Amino acid sequence: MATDLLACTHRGDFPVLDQKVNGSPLVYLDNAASTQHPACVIDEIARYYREDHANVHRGIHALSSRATKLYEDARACAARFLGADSNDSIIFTRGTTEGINLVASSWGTEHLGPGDIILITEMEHHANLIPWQMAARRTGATLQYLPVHGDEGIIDWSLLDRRFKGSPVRLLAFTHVSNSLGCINPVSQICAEARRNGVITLVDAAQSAGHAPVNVQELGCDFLVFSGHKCCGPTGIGVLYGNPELLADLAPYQFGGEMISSVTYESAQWKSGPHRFEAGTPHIAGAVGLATALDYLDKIGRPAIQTSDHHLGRLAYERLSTLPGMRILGPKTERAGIVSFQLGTIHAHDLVAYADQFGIAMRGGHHCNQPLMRKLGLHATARASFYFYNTESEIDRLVDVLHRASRYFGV
Ligand code: C6P
Repeated sequence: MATDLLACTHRGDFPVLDQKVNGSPLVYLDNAASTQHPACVIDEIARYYREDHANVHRGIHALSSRATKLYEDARACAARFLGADSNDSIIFTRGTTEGINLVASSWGTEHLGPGDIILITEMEHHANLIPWQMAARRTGATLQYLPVHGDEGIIDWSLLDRRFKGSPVRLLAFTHVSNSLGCINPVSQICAEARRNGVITLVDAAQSAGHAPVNVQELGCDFLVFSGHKCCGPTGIGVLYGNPELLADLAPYQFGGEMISSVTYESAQWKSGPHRFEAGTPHIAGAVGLATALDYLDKIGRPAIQTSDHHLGRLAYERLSTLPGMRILGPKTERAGIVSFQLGTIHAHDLVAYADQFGIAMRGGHHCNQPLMRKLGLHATARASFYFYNTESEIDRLVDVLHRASRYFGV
């Protein structure tokens, strides 16, 4: 089975997985919140601090040159990872959230005004919703939502053309993979439709970049964002890809050191390229660790990781749906390795705390999708999310513990 084949080969790369929690072997099923780190990433960050650390782009001494080279090599690595034509299209951020805030702030302020429409979907994470609410408030633009239908989380993308025609939609921001529903949106088809209608696109790839091939040329998007910690990299580092033409005349949204070419007491001029969006000392070790993580994933192969994820997601859906009182969100088949569910009347927090007693790590809550949860008549769900180091037998353990929980809580 492709799934366990990857886990057999690579699970041993992740030291944190080899431990007991509450007396049972750890079953880590909280990968949509944050994935774990292979030893090569941990070692490379430690090596960087031991041997090469200094501030970047400032010093002329050897350590600063080495740190600068590593930081800029990491940018080239991220560009390769996303299939970007130029390293200058890659801006390092703190993560997905900061990347979207940057676009909403810089692009939004310059390009949006009263009468314009920002279009997003009802399944967006708060990170791809609140920045647009704020941009609308600042600029006088209107924020509109593409509706999500039913527990399966279907969006009728075929209506997009009609939605665009004759209406002043300026930007469409949407997630590639929903962190609550586990559905996969057809990004290249959506971006092609948007481009035909002169609409700028932003793709939230937080749940996809480390899980499937993501190539910005093939997707045809204008902006794309992801977080390092959701793809085996460190927290506090992420990537914003921007179409070079759009980035060229975008103003920075933070100001200070690193991003200027010249300053007087009266005014300042910005550097060109991505550096003008990276004010202050960047997360150098984060970028170094991220590059190691991205290379590691591409050595395994993202198509193989995608196959494994989809297999585990489908299998979990099938097995969980045999439990009495089970309600699962998202599509039955074409799904990523994210399975959110409500078991009887058990509150998600209680269920997740119960599973933790058996060493199973899941997430319970609204997953930063409050409006979607409300629409579906839910406060919260429990969520199991998989990565290539998970196994089928871990799904068996999850199902076994959920059966026990049903008995314990009287479902
Ligand atoms: N979701 C989860 O589902 P940051 O925190 O900036 O690294 O990522 C934000 C974010 C944006 N978009 C999507 C689709 C996401 O899933 C997330 C993060 C986590 O558990 C935390 S709520």
